[in-house]
Amino acid sequence: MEQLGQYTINNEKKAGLTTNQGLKMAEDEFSLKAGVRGPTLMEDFHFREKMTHFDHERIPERVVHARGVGAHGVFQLYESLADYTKADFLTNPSKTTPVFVRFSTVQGSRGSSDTVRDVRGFATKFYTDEGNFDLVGNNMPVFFIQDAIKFPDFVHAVKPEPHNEIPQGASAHDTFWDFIGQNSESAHMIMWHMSDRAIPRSLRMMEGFGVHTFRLVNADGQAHFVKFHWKPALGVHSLVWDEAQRIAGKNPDFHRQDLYEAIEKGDYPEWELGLQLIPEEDEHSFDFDILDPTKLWPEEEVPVKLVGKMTLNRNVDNFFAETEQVAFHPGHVVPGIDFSNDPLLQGRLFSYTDTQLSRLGGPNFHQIPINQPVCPFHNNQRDGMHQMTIHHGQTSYHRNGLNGNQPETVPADQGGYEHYQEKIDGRKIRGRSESFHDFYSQAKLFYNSLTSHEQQHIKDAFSFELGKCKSDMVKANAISLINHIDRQLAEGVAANIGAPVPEENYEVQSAKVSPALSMANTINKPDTKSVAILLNGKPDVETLTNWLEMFANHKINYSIVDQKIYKLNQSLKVTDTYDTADSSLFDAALLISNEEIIQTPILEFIQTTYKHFKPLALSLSNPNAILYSPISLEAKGVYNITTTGIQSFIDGITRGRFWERAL
Ligand code: HDE
Repeated sequence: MEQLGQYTINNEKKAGLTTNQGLKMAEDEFSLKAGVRGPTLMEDFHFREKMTHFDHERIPERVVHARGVGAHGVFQLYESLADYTKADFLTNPSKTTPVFVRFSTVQGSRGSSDTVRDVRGFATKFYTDEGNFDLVGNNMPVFFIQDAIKFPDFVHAVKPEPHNEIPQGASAHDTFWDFIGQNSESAHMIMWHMSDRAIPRSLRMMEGFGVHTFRLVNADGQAHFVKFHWKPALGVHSLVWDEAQRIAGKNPDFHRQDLYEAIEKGDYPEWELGLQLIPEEDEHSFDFDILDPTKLWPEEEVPVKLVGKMTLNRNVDNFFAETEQVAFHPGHVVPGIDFSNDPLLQGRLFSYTDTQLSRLGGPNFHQIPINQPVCPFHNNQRDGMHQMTIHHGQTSYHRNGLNGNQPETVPADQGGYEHYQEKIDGRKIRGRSESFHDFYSQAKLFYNSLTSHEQQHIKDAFSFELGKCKSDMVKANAISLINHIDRQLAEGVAANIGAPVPEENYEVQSAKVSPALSMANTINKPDTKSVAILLNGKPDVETLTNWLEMFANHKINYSIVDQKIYKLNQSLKVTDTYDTADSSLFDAALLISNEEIIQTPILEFIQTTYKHFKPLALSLSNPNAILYSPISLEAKGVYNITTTGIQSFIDGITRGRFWERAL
């Protein structure tokens, strides 16, 4: 984004090292002392300035979503949506809107691992010509609670426990499950949280959801309720739990690095923006309340209209200045986009600006380059910590005569924001709407819509998480909750964790399914997947080169792994060793062995590849070398490429995982 250019400083181009006052310094390695072996002097202004700045380098991390990664990109609209909204960036397909996206986990601190079981934040700032529009979403379409006033309680429960700050980057602990057991409204979200959606393969392979119902308003003042979606071009894919835990140790930056490297290589991640639209008059036509953030709108009932494409095409220059300082807020809207009365959204409209005041140190955080709109911004707000603007003139108040009442408000027909004039009629009350009381139907809808392996993973996840809890009461309450969703699931988990099953079966009766909710129905492509090429003995370099060409033609990435790093020929290099590489960091493995015996680390590598349901190709001079491993040469997704050929393996990589192996 050009706007950032004026703030960019490149050390290489500067003449010399100076203090912050511009004083050139002749020495930066030794403090000023009374004798070379004597004490440091107070007089050393350079030491004090340098150290003071260092002492204050850290700012408070986000109270939630502390760990994140960001990138720049563009949004391109397909065709005008003027029927629905007057937002300029959604009506003018000739415009390209710059965006900045930050992905995050929720629970862990800034230094926690990427692949933990968690919701992922998916926050997008559109720098439109009418001001910034922030779509601050998640990779799951619903949320744990219905009312914002519960958010501090929910977050206190999921965060590391206050007495010992354990666990980090995990929800498998008593306070989280205590909260879930006491708050039945979380039933739907907990099914998503226990599903494979909570362990994405890549940030580039996640859906995004605005979660809340918003409003689009057109130039005639007509409104539609809307839900926002991001659909990834590469499809929606996940890790398996054992793999995710392993990666958390092997490469805690797995997602961050994957995003960074894809963008550096020019494999730009893409998402289509989708809208689900409901005309105002149909607000009450559904078997759920469209204002309830624990409900999704099944895509089969309310289709997703794909309206544009977002491409992330540039990494940040500086993590702190951009990714850490970016400040999102669901209340950053533009004309043509308005809110609904979703009580979770309403509370968020307060929280996000408020949190920046302590995180970014005052009310001028909008002046930080990454947060500045690309259109002019101008009002009578003045002063405050870190004020960067020099405001000219005598007046700084609205309705002034001395300056012709400048800056003047702008009428709605010339682009001024006007709130949608919704008619409200109600009593002032602290309470929950009756229409928000069905906690279980959509939890069941989600479960019903999954394949058997996806359901099995949910059962495994519940068993893991509750198995880590210590309190019998907490476990029993959680099983009671599951007993309202699916009896068999409750029985299965209860048996695994040694908890009682309630006598009565309260399973909600619904056979409804929504195929769009299963990841089995997603797009499968070979693009940007990665293969570990494992060498055991010297390979035939010519054949290997041909295979590598085939991989490159399918945009498949690869690393060649051997005991040591060395050159196979002029252009071909072993880049990883059995120490630095791990099967969990790849989507597939190809073993080329010309030895009688396969070394233990290599055997372990192919066994975990197999165990994680990934495609595995073998080119073995001695087929008996894997005789005593659990790998079956007849199993799906295992290729003896000397007979099946490399293309069969590429087809396997395209397909992804071979869940049949679990049966
Ligand atoms: Fe947030 N949330 N949230 N949240 N949220 C924050 O804002 C909050 C909710 C989401 O990359 C905080 O700047 C409340 C839903 C993302 O910088 C804070 C409630 C959804 C991010 C905050 C919610 C989100 C945040 C912490 C319940 C999905 C990271 C730091 C009413 C639709 C943005 C900050 C980034 C961050 C409050 C619930 C998404 C404290 C009060 C639902 C992606 O303001």
